[in-house]
Order: sequence, then C-alpha cells, then structure tokens
Amino acid sequence: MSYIVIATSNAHKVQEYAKLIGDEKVELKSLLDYPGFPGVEENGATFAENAAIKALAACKYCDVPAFADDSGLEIAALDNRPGIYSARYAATDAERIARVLGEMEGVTDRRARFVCAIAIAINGEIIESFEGEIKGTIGFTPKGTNGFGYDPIFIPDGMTRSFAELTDAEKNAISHRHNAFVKAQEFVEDQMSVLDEDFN
Ligand code: ITT
Repeated sequence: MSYIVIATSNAHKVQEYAKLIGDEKVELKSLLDYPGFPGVEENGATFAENAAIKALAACKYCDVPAFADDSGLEIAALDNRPGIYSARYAATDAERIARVLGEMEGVTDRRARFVCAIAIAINGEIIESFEGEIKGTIGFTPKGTNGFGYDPIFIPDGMTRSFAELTDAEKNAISHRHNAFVKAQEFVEDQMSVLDEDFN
C-alpha cells in the first residue's frame, strides 16, 4: 500500500487524520516515524504559510508526498490571538488555557474560531493548500477531557458542550480540521480522476 506523510509530531493531529482518512486507500505516517527529522522553523505569517513550510520540509526529508496542518485558535476580543502562536502561547496545554482564560476575564464578547490550513507537497513542491474553520465561543472554565489543546474551552456554535466533551467522532464530524480535510480530499480525488482519464 502506498503511504503519505503528515508533517507533524503532534500525536493528537495524527490520530484525528487517521480517522478522517480511514485505512482503505493510503497508509498514514507522520514525523513520529522519522525520529531523525531535524525540525523546521515555523516562521510564516499565516497558517497557510506555516503549513507550506512544514509540508515541504517533510516531503523533501522523507522523499514521499506529504501534507501538513497548521492550526490554531483565533479569539475576536484578543485581536485574533493566539492565532498562529497557539502552540507557543505557553509551555503546556493547561498553561495555554490558563493564559487565555486570564486574558478573557471580564470580557463578554467570547467569539472565537478554530482555523486549520492544510498544504500538500509532492516532488518537493507545494501543489495546493486549503483552509477550514469552525466558529464558537470561549467558555469560562475548562470542561471535558477528550481531544487536546484548547478543546476544553471551545464551545462550537449550536452546542452547549465544549470540544473536549464531544466524542472523537462528534468533533471529527464538524472540526476545522475536518472542514479543511474535505476540501483537500475533493482536490485529490479530482486530480486522481483526471489522471485516470489520461491513462485510459
Ligand atoms: P506540528 O507543528 O508538529 O503539527 P503543533 O501542535 O506545534 O504540531 P501547530 O503549530 O499547528 O501544531 O499548532 C497548533 C496548536 O493550536 C495546537 O498545539 C493547539 O494548541 C491548537 N489547536 C489546533 N487544533 C486544535 C484542536 O483541534 N483542538 C484544540 N487545540 C487545537
């Protein structure tokens, strides 16, 4: 079976993509399978730029098609922080959440969105990138233990439970990652059907 590398060392992202992709068509590997990967500086100004940086680096290092996910939480009242700095906002998930809740103390506008950019690299070149989002609000206290990152304080619009109170399947059906992935999947399927037509 052919495989594709996801340019991440975040085991939670790997697990979410494994479920989104399913195991029928292509095997998924990640940078956790390439312990020698030297890492790459995420110095882009946008989610899409950082996804491209990571996808290219992994594609070149692993010498196979790769895709990357750069994602984060944008909070309206905080001028869209933490944004592309979501992973770097503090040292641990608990401290990142505590920092956000501290900055949101007394703030009534709780609107936020999760954003996910996916970039696909083949033969050392970025071929396309896609973005997905989910809108919601920031809770007042962390709730739930599923998921990762800021999930305990993010309540998707139309729901009363936080992302961390949803099952994996419930989160995966509506998340920013799902929404970006569906666009990427449509693109890949279109490309494959063009290749099939050319071949036949
Ligand atoms: P890689 O760069 O190795 O992929 P990372 O965790 O550093 O791993 P990012 O730079 O894309 O990834 O940062 C994403 C951060 O945004 C992540 O660490 C979480 O803090 C937050 N985040 C992204 N998606 C999330 C989700 O579905 N649920 C909760 N938090 C999320």
